[in-house]
Amino acid sequence: MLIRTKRDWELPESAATPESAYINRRAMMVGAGAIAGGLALGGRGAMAADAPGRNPVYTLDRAMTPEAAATSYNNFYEFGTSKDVVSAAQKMPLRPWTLRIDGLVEKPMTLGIDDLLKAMPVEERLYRHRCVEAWAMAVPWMGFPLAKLVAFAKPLSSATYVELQTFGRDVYPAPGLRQPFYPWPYVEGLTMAEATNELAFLSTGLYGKPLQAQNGAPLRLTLPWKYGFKSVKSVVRISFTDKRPKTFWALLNADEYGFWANVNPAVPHPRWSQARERLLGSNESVPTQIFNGYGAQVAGLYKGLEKEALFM
Ligand SMILES: Nc1nc2c(c(=O)[nH]1)N[C@H]1C(S)=C(S)[C@@H](COP(=O)(O)O)O[C@H]1N2
Ligand SMILES: [Mo]
Repeated sequence: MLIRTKRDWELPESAATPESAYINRRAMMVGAGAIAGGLALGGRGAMAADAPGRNPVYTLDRAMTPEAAATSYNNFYEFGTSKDVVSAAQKMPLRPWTLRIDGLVEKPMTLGIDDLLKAMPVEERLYRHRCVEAWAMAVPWMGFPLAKLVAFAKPLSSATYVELQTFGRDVYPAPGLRQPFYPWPYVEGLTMAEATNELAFLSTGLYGKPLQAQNGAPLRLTLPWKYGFKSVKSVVRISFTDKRPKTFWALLNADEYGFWANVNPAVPHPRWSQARERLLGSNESVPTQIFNGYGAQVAGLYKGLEKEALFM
């Protein structure tokens, strides 16, 4: 028996589609051990974070998106503005890959991605993803909480924001980076409170496999309660700062794509409604939920800020 708080996006295991059956079986075994451990500690929220297995806390209210859809219909403007970026993205070398951690930290550092991954506890989470363009998917990410990286980075108490940056032309001259209209490099950011929320995640894999380039390999942010453009791909730099980051899409059009970008069905994009979303794979249309259904975890971050943080 699970002794934990039922989260508002959860539905029965039967909602999962057949292609997830293999992962589910593995996750249930890992989950059973983790739940026993959680009970022994008398705690809620059984965690499987020590083993490379699924964290049973994060379940879905809908079928998992077919892998073929989630890995072939992508937004990655560095490789062009079409949804078909697979062949262009696959040309990018994923190793060596260096990550810079700097800004308001005890000690700035540059480290190889594999050295970082060795230090991080990898787990799998089922998350929903809602693009501002009104399509959505539900996929199993592998990775680790952003909070773990924040602890590893040892930010100074003066740091109030985290800024994450995608590679620029110096790292890899992706074709889209030649397009001068865009404010490259792609930068995203969040407050320290958001970055250390339990849902904020850094992904390294998808469907039990290493992340593919088109999905943001080797390291991409995953923020399931915000519009997808906040989930910056192929990260090369993480900086701690006391100034709100000037984010890529907000530089282009802050009214349509602001800093907060919390999913809100009640606030339409100037050119389309956000009330519903189209599920990749099935094309089924379903209602969109406030904070993409993750309000129980994140609504508290925006107390007193609702006017701003729920608008865009
Ligand atoms: N560097 C970079 N990160 C990015 C984007 C991008 O164009 N460049 N697109 C964003 C948008 S709009 C979405 S919806 C998601 C898409 O992630 P996916 O292709 O893995 O579904 O990536 C986000 N991260
Ligand atoms: Mo998006």
